[in-house]
Amino acid sequence: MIDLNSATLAEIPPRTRRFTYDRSHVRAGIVHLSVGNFHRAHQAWYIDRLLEQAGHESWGIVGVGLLDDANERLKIEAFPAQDDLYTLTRYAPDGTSAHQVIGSLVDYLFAPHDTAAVLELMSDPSIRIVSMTITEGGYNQDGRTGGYDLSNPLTQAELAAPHAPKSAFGYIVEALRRRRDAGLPPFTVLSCDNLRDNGVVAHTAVLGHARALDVGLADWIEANVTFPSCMVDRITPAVLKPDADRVNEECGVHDRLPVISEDFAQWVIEDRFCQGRPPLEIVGAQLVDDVHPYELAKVRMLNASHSMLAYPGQLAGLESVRDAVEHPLIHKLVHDFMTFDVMPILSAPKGMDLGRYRDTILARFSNPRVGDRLSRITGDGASKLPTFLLPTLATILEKGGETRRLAFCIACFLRYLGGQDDRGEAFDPFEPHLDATARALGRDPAKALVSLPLFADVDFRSHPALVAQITEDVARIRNTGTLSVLKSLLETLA
Ligand code: CS2
Repeated sequence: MIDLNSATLAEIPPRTRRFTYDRSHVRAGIVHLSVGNFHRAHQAWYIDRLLEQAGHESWGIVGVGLLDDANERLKIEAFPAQDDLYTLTRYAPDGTSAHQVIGSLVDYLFAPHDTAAVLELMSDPSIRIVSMTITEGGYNQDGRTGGYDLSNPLTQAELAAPHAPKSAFGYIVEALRRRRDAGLPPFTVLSCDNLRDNGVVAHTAVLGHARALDVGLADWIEANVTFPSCMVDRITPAVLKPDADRVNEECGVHDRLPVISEDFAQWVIEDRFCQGRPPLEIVGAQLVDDVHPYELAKVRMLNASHSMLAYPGQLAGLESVRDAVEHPLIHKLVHDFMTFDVMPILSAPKGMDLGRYRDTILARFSNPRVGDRLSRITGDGASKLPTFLLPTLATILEKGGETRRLAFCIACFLRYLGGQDDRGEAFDPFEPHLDATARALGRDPAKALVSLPLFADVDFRSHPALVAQITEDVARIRNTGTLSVLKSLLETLA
């Protein structure tokens, strides 16, 4: 099979669509921090579609890798070897697929090796947007106050040596300082993570970092930089070796880092860009004044349902999102969770039918070919639960309503922290923000619920009955298995 790069493009079989624009004319206008699969399936796909229309060549993307880990090491080799090209395979719910080569990523820099080059690029006025997908847990938020955590050792090191940044915020603040000092305009900071008010969270982080360094710079950023919020959506699974082999076969080209996604995509963006923006509305993105209701619906319906099915699913020994959502008990849990727990307290975006939105989500989870694994969804629950699930619980506690489905999911999460499923099989929960002591609290729910920062936004101390319910669920899951607890829960609620 031929290797993917600029020289072999013409040899790729026609079933894999190639971009038709002249890539040598595309220039960078966007720097994207952390080039994960989601970015490559979502934002880079939108920009690729835009480049297909003449006149937008100044909106190419340069990807920047921030973390020095095994995953990034693959990119350091693969991206240059492939001239930053990659294939995207999109699967529709009816099982059909579409393959294409994406050309919108025009360069890749690995920040730990190329700090100077990254800062130079970010300080160049041709870069008008710095976007990022650094995960929900990447914003260095203080679990208790929601503010920027200045006590984080990495942040402390960056503040002591601002010219040698390491994090997204260190880079952004240093690049903005250089631009201000050179009398240049700033750039828009665009968070593309699944956080409620992601623009506000990014603003808090950048300003928190800047203020600790230089109050004048912080004031300049406050006055000149915009931080639009946006809602991003496209299910993008992790691609393991067998998945990569399969899509490479389907595409007819050898890509070291192919991307897989569903065919559905949505991007709703607040129209506040301080240095202009690509006309993304012509390629299907929605530019709106207030992204809030869209974000809320996405995070509390789709992401929350993902968590709702993934913890019980993984404990029950299931592997994929499809396996879980097609299990009748789990299907009912998730369906009823959206219908009775979330939808009544959600203000839907204008014109959006939440019942239809729910049904589309369930159909997307059942996609027969995307192959999204439960372990991707359960991972980093400590960062996800506070955004996806716990605000719904807090609202129900305030307004009154049924809490048992949420209690069950929290019990499953606590049980999952122990790293053993119902069959006794061990797994390694990916929880980068929980140390061994915190994980061990999974066995002591009453203590975990009042002491782990991830639960801080729910007043468990004032709700002893709820704590007792979760404690009992954890014990019953351990003794009788997840699905038997779920079965009796659904019978009680019927
Ligand atoms: C998932 C998301 O990580 C998760 O838990 O819910 O990655 C989800 O697949 C995307 O937000 C879909 O847009």
